[in-house]
Amino acid sequence: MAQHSLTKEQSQQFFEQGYLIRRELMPPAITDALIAKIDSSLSPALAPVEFEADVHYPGAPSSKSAPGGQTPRRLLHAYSRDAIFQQVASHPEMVATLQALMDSKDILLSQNHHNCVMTKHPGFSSMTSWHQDIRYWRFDRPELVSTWLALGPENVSNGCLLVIPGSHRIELDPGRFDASLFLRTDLPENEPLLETAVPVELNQGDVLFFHSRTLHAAGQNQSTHIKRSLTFTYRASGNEPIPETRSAVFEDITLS
Ligand SMILES: O=C(O)CCC(=O)C(=O)O
Repeated sequence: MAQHSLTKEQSQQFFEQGYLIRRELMPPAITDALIAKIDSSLSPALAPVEFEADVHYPGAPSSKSAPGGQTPRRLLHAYSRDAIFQQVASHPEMVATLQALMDSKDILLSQNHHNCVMTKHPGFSSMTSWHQDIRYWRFDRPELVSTWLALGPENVSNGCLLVIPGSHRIELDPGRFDASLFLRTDLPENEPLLETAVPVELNQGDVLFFHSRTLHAAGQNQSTHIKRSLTFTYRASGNEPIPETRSAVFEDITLS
């Protein structure tokens, strides 16, 4: 059973801002074991892996044969990699927080979306432009929550996430996004929104919970250390993936 439930202020923060940080949610015994497991999976990079060269984001190597082209960006299918990933994904504090945020006892983990270790290596890392995760996902309702567990310091200089508070609650015309559904930073109309962005600075064990409609972005890693984060996506029972879409490829995992 969970040790803590959310305070009214925490629930309100998520409802209004579209994100919530829970500091030191994951104990060092778990995060240290995770770091060891991840590091042993990075060299050689254990499949399935997405490389920096695969993402084609700004700053990414142009191909796998270009300098830095073999730099891992995501260790995919985290949940099925090892019991330690399952322990984090189903940790009672994680599940209790998700139950409160989605107002449901029955929470499921999607194996089709964020279900990976995100790495950002010094030297060869790309930036992620402004987007809402829900843009390529297909569910009954756009009401999913993702978790982002920091496994070390995350700050602007090593490419932490940036979020636009409250963006999960605003409707934006399609014209404000580009062909890949990234928010256009060249449009004067988007400037006031972009000016409200805040960095999500985290430390080992902190967990960010963010809504699938919250606009977020991330910079390059300008530090000398690898940044590793573990991220999962969850839905409430009753918010089903649309059959035959990429949101329904692998079965969701019931956690409660
Ligand atoms: O570059 C990053 O660390 C952010 C990745 C991200 O926002 C995403 O994959 O949705």
